[in-house]
Amino acid sequence: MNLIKLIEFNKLGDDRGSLISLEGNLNIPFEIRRVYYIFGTKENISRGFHAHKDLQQVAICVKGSCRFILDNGILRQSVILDKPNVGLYIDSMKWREMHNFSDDCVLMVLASHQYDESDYIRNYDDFITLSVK
Ligand code: T46
Repeated sequence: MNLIKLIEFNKLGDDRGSLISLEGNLNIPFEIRRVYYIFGTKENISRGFHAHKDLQQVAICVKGSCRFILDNGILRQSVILDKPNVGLYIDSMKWREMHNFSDDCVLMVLASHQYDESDYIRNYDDFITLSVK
């Protein structure tokens, strides 16, 4: 089973450079209700370490690189994001960790819902308990 689902976006390029368009329910597989981005991550810092009960997301490294680990409670798989035209689809009930941020990394995330702390599962043992139900 492959937990790593990458979406390659069409580059709308011309002689001026490149442009990528992201549209909910078209090349993003849900309606986009929130966008956030992570940048200026300090050296040797890892982030994430949680799952979401319902949230779906697409993460795109628009500059630089970072490594994602996705875990469904049985399998744990890793991928490096380093292309602005490739997004990682992260379904609900997937534990995620982000590591190895380059110092220029800008990680943009499109989310299916507005911010809701009660949707987070921040304890790995709780995640395992909920994911085997
Ligand atoms: C995820 C990974 C990929 C908000 O107030 N609004 C927001 O929309 C977000 C995303 C965060 N916050 C607050 C909550 C915390 O006080 O910002 C602070 C940092 O959030 P967190 O520690 O959850 O950041 P990461 O990088 O560990 O995780 C984030 C997302 O929260 C999460 O949904 O899947 O990026």
